[in-house]
Amino acid sequence: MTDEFVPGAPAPEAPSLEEPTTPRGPLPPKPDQTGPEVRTASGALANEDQAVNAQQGEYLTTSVGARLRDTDHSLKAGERGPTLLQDHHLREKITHFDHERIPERVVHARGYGVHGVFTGYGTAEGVSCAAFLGKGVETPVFTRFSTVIGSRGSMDTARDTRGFATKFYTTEGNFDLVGNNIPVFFIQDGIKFPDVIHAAKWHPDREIPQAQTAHDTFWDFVSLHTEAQHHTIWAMSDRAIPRSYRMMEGFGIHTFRLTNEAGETSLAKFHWKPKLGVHGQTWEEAQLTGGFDPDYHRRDLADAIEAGAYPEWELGVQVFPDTPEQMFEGIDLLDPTKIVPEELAPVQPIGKLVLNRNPSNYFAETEQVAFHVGNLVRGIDVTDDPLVQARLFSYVDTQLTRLGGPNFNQIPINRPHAPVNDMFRDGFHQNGVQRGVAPYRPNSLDGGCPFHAGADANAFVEAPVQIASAPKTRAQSASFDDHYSQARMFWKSMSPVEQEHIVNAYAFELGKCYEQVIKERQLQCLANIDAELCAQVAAKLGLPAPAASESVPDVEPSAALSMVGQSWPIDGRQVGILVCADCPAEEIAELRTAVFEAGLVPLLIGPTGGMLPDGTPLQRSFDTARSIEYDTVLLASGIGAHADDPRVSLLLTETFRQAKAIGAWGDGSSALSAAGVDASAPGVVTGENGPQVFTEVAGLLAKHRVWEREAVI
Ligand code: HDE
Repeated sequence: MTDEFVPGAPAPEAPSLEEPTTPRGPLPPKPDQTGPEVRTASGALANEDQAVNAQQGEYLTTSVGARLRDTDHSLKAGERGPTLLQDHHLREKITHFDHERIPERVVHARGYGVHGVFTGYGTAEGVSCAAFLGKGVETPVFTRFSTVIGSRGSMDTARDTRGFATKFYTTEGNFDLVGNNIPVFFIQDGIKFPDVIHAAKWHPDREIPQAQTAHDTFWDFVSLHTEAQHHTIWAMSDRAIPRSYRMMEGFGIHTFRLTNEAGETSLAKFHWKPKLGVHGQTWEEAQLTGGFDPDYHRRDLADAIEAGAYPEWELGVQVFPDTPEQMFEGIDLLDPTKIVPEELAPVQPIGKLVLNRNPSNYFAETEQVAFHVGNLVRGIDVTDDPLVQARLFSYVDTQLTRLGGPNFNQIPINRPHAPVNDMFRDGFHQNGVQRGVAPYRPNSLDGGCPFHAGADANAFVEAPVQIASAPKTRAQSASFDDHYSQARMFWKSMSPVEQEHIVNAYAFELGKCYEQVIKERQLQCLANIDAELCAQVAAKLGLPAPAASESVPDVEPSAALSMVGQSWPIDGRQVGILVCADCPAEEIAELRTAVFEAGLVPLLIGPTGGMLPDGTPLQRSFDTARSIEYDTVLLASGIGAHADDPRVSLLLTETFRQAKAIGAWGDGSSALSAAGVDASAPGVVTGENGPQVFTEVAGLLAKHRVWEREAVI
């Protein structure tokens, strides 16, 4: 990052004041942007610049290349006359516009995808022969993060589970790891997916509320359907209001079956571990953000990538022996409502993901990317988890409607980087121009091609696991029956501040329910999880706390589940610096350099937009700045002149409530007292000069928030 740079400029070059009139070709994308590698519909590398897929030439044309002299006036019978039906350009333009939208995803509609690269460590070679896991093997990827419930235009910061889906374009075909940021799911059998989603989405009569679970149908379902209780307590934690997509863990949830070169199998669960740690917003902050910056998470990710603060994750696996019972330490590995605590099976790193390019076109890439849990490569297979089994059907099926036909894997973002010879033909939007006369097997007319891949040709082979002989049944294993012990483990593993947030979240969500019986039924579930949790939520709801109705085994807490208590890198964090014309220019310049050098983004906030007297541009004004945007706020010496401005006080009181570090030096401290902010409270740093205060604040940022301050609010 240079000290001139602030991410977010819309175009690669500064625009002119006047409308440009000299014909020129399309501008290149911004340096942080890229499209998918140019592949043909059948996976061959086209070896061409990505610009070949972008708009061409300096003149406006029809969709088939005829140059146009005017697109601002329709063809009319006279200047004041009716429009003529023969205006083919008008008709083409409006017709295309009318069909610009495709159905949004039925779940995970709102999301943001970016490009990156995955590098294998080679450490998985003992358990999986997948080529992309080999030591030093680099594989291009596209990762899409999402919320689950909200519509495409909903806010990023709703309390919700987040999707974390990665498409690896491996040399052996695409592998999709379609996971979430919560390691367990609401249901144990995919047949109930429509039920949980119907319950969680809006009420069908009024189509409210949008993008949230704080309503009757959701709590009606999860309190009756108690296998959802483990997922639900995670969703009430700060995991469900992430500070950033860059600060989320990811989980494949299901147990997968891995096979090594020798054909030996093991069971495994996938984990993504973020380099920046796992952090949340506060609830108030998440709600404010929804109004002030509904695109907060996608902006944060795009800006970080543009600034060169590339987010990183390690991919890890928990590995278990592939026994006929498919159990580990009494935990049923086929039950997607259970985790295996990391203390029992450590997460072993097998590779690194770096996200380093923003897409150059949201629709073409993020909206049209089609993930599928059945996109597997040799060495990685599914298990009989009844949730993943249903998913294997759903992901192809949904694309037929969403992407308009069976050829969705030919859309550029979905094209594999491995040769395709699938014998599929025709269908809407066929992009391939296949040759030959024999798309069937066996054939002799096309020379017998395509051939089955033998063991020597790296074919995908389903692990030949034994299926126990059993009657056909609509039932599930008794080992799926424990719905509470791991919810209790999660609660017990939380720090006091995390527990307080969970209590508040239940109280908010249930408090928003209309029906008393639904609150009472959910309190009964909480009583089975933990009496203290239940008592605290019941007190806030003004209802009696019931006694447990089930005897639930006690469990050891798992330290790995808590988000609090460690220090993490702070790359890409946003530093809001309140400045004005009275601030010494040299000190501000020195401070900005220190912030940039630490890998953070300094944003200067002035009383108005414009510049400081020395020409330093201001990125925000008192009118546009709001606490949610900054991980910390600094008050420069000189800002005392504006100490009484109510906008400054609002910024400071919110920042204080959100348990963020605040720094001040010189007369900057006077703004603290004017706002009623206690300068001696934890996390409020006062000092001699900007760089010195910033150094101390950066130390606090590494712990994300000054949680001890929550107690004194
Ligand atoms: Fe999905 N899910 N899902 N899901 N899911 C979809 O596929 C479905 C489940 C997840 O960024 C849909 O292309 C069923 C678990 C993510 O494009 C759809 C069941 C997990 C995404 C679908 C599940 C997920 C989806 C909607 C129960 C975590 C977004 C659009 C058997 C491991 C992918 C689409 C993206 C998307 C069905 C359960 C994660 C309808 C039937 C468990 C991250 O096919």
